[in-house]
Amino acid sequence: MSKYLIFGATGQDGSYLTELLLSHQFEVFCVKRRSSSINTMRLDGVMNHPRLEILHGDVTDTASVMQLLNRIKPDFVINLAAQSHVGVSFNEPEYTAQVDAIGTLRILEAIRLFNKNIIFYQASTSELYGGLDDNILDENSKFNPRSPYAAAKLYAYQLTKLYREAYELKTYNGILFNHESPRRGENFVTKKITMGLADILHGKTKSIKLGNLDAQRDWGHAKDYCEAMYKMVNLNKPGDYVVATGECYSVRDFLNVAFQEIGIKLGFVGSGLLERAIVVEKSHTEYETINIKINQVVIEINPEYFRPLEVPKLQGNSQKFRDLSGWSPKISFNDLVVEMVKYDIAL
Ligand code: NAP
Ligand code: G4F
Repeated sequence: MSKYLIFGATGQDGSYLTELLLSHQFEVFCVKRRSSSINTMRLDGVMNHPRLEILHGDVTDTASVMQLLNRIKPDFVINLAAQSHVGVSFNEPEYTAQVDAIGTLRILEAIRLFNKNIIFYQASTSELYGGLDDNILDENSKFNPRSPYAAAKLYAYQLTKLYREAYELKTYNGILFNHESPRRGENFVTKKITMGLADILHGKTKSIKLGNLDAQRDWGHAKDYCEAMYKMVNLNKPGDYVVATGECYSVRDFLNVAFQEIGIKLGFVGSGLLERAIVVEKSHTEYETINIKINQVVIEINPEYFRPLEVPKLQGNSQKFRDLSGWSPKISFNDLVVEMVKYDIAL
């Protein structure tokens, strides 16, 4: 029975991947970092599974990484551990580099020293591209990192490739475009919108404060992307692979679909920092919108959420991976938004 060791198992992707691997009968070793509060909520559904073990560890600590590999003797090592927020990386650049860049180096070195047959997955990202033009991005597109996060991830990407070429390690870079779910971290734009919408519906707040509404992303569902990770590390063809839906929507599009689900039509008025979205129409749905009034301002712009450099547009082409693996996303953009809205309202 193959053993999977997952760094970053308590995050959005880690939790879906753990569930998927357990359903395939593997042994799964989830690394959780020490925290003063509970950080395993996303794993609640599988916590007592007989083939799951939760272990303490931290990718900023070489000894911790070495001990984990030595003790578990895994067949697969999946590195999802990261300070994964692009905006935060401008305020915590050194910490981001320690986790996202040097953390990956620590794992690769441990694999090189302990067992070169281990299959390694690195969580690479579409942020590497910078998204300054309209090009649809694939494995041959040029990298242009525009944040400390992207720069750290580029280092990790290059090392993952380098250890494959220099030491013949079986390494994979999954260059994944944005993927979301009800388990998405609360400070990413999609989750901020669906949680904010639920608060507005329940009368807890009047509006959501956001940054750049023009940003465009190729948004997929984290469940589909974890299926892609699993297929990738079982390809028997180490390499660098883009995973994307191929479709692109703006933050404004996300807002429109989310509010439409509760029967609210938005109108965008003003421009720049003074832009806002107001309620222009209400129609009947299963949701009671008594707390929401016509002309109410529900979206406001707050400069705090702009970044020193923006990544305007990311749209991917994952044909190479699709042809090799047979993977394609099953959940549409609309279904993703609706699932997140319903989840946060129910919560
Ligand atoms: P996430 O929810 O932020 O999860 C990150 C995980 O890393 C959490 O389990 C976190 O632990 C853990 N972690 C942070 N610092 C650590 C450290 N020093 N040692 C060990 N673990 C540490 O991110 P995600 O959305 O699931 O994404 C997974 C990976 O894919 C990340 O590397 C991210 O950069 C990358 N990625 C994500 C996307 C996306 O759209 N979601 C796209 C491309 C690439 P805590 O729970 O304790 O915080
Ligand atoms: O949801 P976001 O913070 O995700 P971002 O920056 O695209 O990064 C995510 O996807 C990457 C893959 O491309 C991952 F590597 C990374 O780990 C992370 O998972 O922001 C999306 C867009 C940005 O352009 C941002 O400027 O939404 C814009 N935005 C507008 N208002 C906002 C907000 N972003 C956040 N977080 N909060 C806002 O209020």
